[in-house]
Amino acid sequence: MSRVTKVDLAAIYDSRAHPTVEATVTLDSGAVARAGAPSGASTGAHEVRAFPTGGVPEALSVFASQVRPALVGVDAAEPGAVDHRLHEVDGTADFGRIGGNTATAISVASALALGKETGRPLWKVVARPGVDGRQFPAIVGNCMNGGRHAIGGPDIQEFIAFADCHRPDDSVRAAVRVHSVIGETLHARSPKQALGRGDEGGWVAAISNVEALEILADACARVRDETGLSVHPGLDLAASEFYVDGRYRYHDQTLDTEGQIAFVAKLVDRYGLKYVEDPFDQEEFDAFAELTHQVGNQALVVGDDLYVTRDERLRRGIERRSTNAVLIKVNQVGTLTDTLATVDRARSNGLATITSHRSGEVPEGWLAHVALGTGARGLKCGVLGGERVAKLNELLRLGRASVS
Ligand code: 2PG
Ligand code: MG
Repeated sequence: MSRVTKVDLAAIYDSRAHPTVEATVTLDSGAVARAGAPSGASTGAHEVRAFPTGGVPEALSVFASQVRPALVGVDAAEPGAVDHRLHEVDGTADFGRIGGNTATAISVASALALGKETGRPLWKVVARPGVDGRQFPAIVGNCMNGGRHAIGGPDIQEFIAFADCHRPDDSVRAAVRVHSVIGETLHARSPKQALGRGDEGGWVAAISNVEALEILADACARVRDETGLSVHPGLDLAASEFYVDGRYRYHDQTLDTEGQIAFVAKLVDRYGLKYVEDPFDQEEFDAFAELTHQVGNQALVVGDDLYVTRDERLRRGIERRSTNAVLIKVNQVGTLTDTLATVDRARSNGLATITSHRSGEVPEGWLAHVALGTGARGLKCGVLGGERVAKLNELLRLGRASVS
């Protein structure tokens, strides 16, 4: 039987040393699994709330008094049952009472426990119709950090290696190599200057957006020449973070929406970008649509803060043809069931999905399973740092399992 007999929630720290929670779920078969929840810094305005107003301490006390008693006895094998109960206990539209991170940790731990009980890896538990586990995601690897993830770097949040190979070992190798070539380049450029790393393990240097892009594009070209692998530059602009009073305010320029569309389209052309995430503010559905119209055949135009993994926001984006891809983060919406509903809507409307980490992560690998099981076009999980490498290594294991 798959009934929940025990659930625990405990305080742990994420990779930024901020407090978060991990859940341990036991089923009456004896299967036990544990999962931790990550946290963002450049959070979208429409995400669920990671914690109640009192933070982790309040999350733990609400869990003990309300969540735990409601979960014991729920059948984890019944699709959505645990997640449905979490919504019932919470009773708000944004997990404001129990906290989205509590929901995420419990939802993922329950699915992992069910997998253990039934002898299935997590990717099979979440597998969408038609996914056979043989199509691996590209690696979306953050190589240079700026914005909210770095002090003293460029305004653009992430300079990305989009490594798009058939086999995970090739994609991971290409992304890792781009990261290290960039490190060598930055060091050679200013040998006496300190070189830092940001929240997601990408390099941080006091350079402009355009300088960073040039270094990224050169590094990708060099790695393509060296290895013959398909690796191309990409960006997460996280533009809501520097959109103030209707203008995109960079350190060296201020653009209105038309100007921002033209600027980003020019970057796509000039640098051969294959991946552009959140190039506009989270309410600019029509600006996204215009950019997708202009460059959507060359690059993935990805909505993160735009959709926050919420089905109702994705529906608006589909109606307006805002993007050709959607970022998927479990804790933006709180549960695996909600996440999979958004994935299904994207897939049935021909949008690519990119399964993503948060900037504050836990050193666990379950995200790689979510990517594989949902047929994701990309796994965005960074390149460097134990909490990022845990996901890359899990994808490598899944790659090996698929050929053995
Ligand atoms: C993003 C994420 C992850 P955060 O904007 O895509 O890279 O950042 O977790 O801070 O929202
Ligand atoms: Mg983003």
